[in-house]
Amino acid sequence: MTRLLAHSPIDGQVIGEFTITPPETIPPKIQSARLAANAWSALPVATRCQRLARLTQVMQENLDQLCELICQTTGKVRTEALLGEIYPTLDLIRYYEKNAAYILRYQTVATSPLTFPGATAGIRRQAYGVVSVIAPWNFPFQLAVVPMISALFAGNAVILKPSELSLPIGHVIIELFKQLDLPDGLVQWVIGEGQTGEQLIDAAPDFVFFTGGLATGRAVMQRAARHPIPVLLELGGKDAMLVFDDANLQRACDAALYGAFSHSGQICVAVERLYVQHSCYAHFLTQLIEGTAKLTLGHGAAGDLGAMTTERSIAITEAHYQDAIAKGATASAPWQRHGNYVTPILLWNVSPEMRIMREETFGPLLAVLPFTDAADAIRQTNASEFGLNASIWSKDIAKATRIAEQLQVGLWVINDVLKNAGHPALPFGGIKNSGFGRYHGAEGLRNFTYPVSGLTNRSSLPKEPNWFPYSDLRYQQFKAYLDFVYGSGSFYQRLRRNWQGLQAFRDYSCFDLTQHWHNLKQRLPWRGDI
Ligand code: TXE
Repeated sequence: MTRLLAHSPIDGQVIGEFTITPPETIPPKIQSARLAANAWSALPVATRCQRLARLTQVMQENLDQLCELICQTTGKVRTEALLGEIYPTLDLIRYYEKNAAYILRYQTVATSPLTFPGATAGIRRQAYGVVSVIAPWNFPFQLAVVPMISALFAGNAVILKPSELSLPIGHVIIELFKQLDLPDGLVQWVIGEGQTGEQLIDAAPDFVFFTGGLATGRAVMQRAARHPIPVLLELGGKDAMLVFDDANLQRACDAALYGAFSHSGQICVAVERLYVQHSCYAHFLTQLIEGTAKLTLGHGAAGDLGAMTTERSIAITEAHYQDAIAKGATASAPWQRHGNYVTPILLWNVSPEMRIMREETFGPLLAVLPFTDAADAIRQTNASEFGLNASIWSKDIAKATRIAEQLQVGLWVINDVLKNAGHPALPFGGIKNSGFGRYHGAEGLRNFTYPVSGLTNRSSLPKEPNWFPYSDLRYQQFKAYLDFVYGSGSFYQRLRRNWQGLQAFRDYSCFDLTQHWHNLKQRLPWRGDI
């Protein structure tokens, strides 16, 4: 099969037809990308920022068309296309436009004149070269453009592999980047299914950024290991929300509905497990049932929940529902599907052996359970193979913070949901089966580079004392030196007992003025390089 059709989850209409990238054309893409990356990474960071920042204007100029295409391709409603896909992408571009130069600056490091007399040292961030971004279908714009633009700010070239279920979005992303002043070959894409993803990895890019499911994440990592190539894995979640009885319960209820059912739950940081303190559990469950019943299904501007994106996700969601009911759970409503629109459902009287408690559902189901105290809430939350986001609700911020810091997650939020995942300065990513590695923030940008450590010796010595020839005398002298530097006792005591041995290093001047002048220069503000 060389052609792929794109269908809209809303009504099944064909919205595009694409030719699968021939595998033999992928290695030349890597080569042209690597050439482009060489030129691109040689530019000052400020120049890269200026050119990439223009993407925000290009996105703004095409906002309605972009949102409409995202809705058609994913089934999500327009407000979620705007706030979940466009907004966080604009915010991250703006953040890196302002901060990338500082984050990627050259950093001098303190260098001991005792251990490295006459030397200075520092760290330079080097772009990997060609970054392949393998993206999912649930946020096909944001979860493609954000890692792409991060890699580009860091000085790399990118090759995007969008999900086979999001090809129209992959196409429009490439068209947007064409409107920027970038070297030919710097931004490319490949079209296809999982096999094309494998072929892209086999062509040996320099870094693989993957967002998707755990099973595929493992497959990506195994394939990259053949080279080996560094991989960053953004996988699924089974995120918990903890509601204490001293929380603003109405606010927490509205947040739970949004956190669980936004984009019909097809979000890696969606609330999938809701733990409510015993003392307010019955009241809160009643509020949740009333709130869930008011949610509407629809498309465009109307409706809270759009169509689910994939038949597979609907099937998994229904299987989790049936499994829970079969094992004794109670549901707020029967399973109802209208085309790809699925009614949101609460489930309680749930137990740990149910699939809904162990596996990522990625659909509009929310399991609701009680807890007794903070220790119980922490224990239940951490009893998951996933560790991505968590939300804690209490008016006592100090208590909520103490609890948050005991959760086995990559990120947490107090008295809010989801939004923390979009904070451009906060590194985003998970632990356990939610993956590893971070993007967003300073750490996230640096992750698209590797550090190059440099040390320059300006000593005027003819040779270094640790070089050949060795002798027992030299061994004893170095022992004296180590006792002087690391031994016990006062400076004076260490100097006295090692004075004889230290004479060997007398011309190993620890106060080499050339080094001090260079160190001083490193710290003065007029340094031109970054
Ligand atoms: O498939 P895949 P999906 C979770 C969610 C969902 C599950 C599956 O639970 O049900 O993952 O996701 C490409 N080598 N999340 O259906 O396989 C594939 O073409 C290289 C959480 O998206 O994960 C697509 O481009 N690439 C997640 C991408 O991998 C391969 C968001 C993801 O597809 C490949 C989405 C291979 N062997 C799903 N096989 C999140 N963190 O938000 C497939 N691909």
